[in-house]
Amino acid sequence: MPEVTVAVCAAPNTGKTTLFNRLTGANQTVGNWPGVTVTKKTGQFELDGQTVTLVDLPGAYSLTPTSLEERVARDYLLNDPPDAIINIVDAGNLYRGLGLTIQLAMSGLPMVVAVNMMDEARARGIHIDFDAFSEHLGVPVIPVVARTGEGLDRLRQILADVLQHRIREHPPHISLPPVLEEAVGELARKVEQQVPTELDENFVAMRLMEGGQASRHIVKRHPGLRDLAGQAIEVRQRVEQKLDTDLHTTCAQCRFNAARGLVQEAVQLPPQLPVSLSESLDRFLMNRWLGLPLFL
Ligand SMILES: Nc1nc2c(ncn2[C@@H]2O[C@H](COP(=O)(O)OP(=O)(O)OP(=O)(O)O)[C@@H](O)[C@H]2O)c(=O)[nH]1
Ligand SMILES: [Mg+2]
Repeated sequence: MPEVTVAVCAAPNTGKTTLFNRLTGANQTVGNWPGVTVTKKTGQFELDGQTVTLVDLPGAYSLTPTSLEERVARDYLLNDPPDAIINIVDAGNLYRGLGLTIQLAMSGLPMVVAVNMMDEARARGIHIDFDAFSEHLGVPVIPVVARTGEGLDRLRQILADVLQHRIREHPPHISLPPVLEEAVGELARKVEQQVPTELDENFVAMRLMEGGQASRHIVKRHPGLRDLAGQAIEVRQRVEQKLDTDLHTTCAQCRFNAARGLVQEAVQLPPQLPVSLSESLDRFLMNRWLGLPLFL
């Protein structure tokens, strides 16, 4: 039976393990990720005549790690990209995980987004336009309630589709300052010409500019990109000088703006919102200094 690997990758506390348990049942192995005391859970289930190995990745807000858990998730995705990703967001706290969702969608890996905890969102009168969401992200987006299993048949079906067609998704375009946009585009063209990878070339260009471990992982898999990785660091320095901001902050700001646009477009709040929720959303939407740190 053919075997494929699917990673569950999402922000902390979005229901990754609940969904993982639902999909794999008792068929699980628990250990540690190599060299660190972070729990690694893998499990298996059958889907459309193939064996899916599901990997429960530690919670992450971004692929530019600031914690051990984020580093484990980033290293796994760049070192050994899975055949597909299941990303989860919490329907009641959509923006919290969207920075990662946007980055994952930009990777070009086959992916489906499960909007979890729909039971709570419905009870609070939050309405989500899944088609708009999906159109903006360029990947299928579906509602689920991992706790009860609602929506999981559809999730399996869409995952099977995504795996079968291995469609190269259309990664979302997030707007960048022109000088960065141009630099990424130029590097991406070189990536595409030199060494086509399973990852989107713009995403690879960004990782090469980021340098450090992210760039080393890519070069390890694609040694032909070694020279370009060196050039990318010079390009980054030039861009940072022009923008007078480091690349990490600029990119986080751009993801934040994209997430804000997405929430404004796809989420409708009830007219009479409990004050606490409306305040927390407003604070996120209106105040970059409160919302931005989640995207760094
Ligand atoms: N209401 C509701 N609660 C859910 C749902 N899915 C998960 N939860 C709850 O959300 C909490 C977090 O779920 P987990 O599955 O542990 O989330 P996680 O993403 O694995 O968390 P970390 O591994 O700590 O990042 C638990 O209390 C779950 O019972 C859901 O669909 N609806
Ligand atoms: Mg978990």
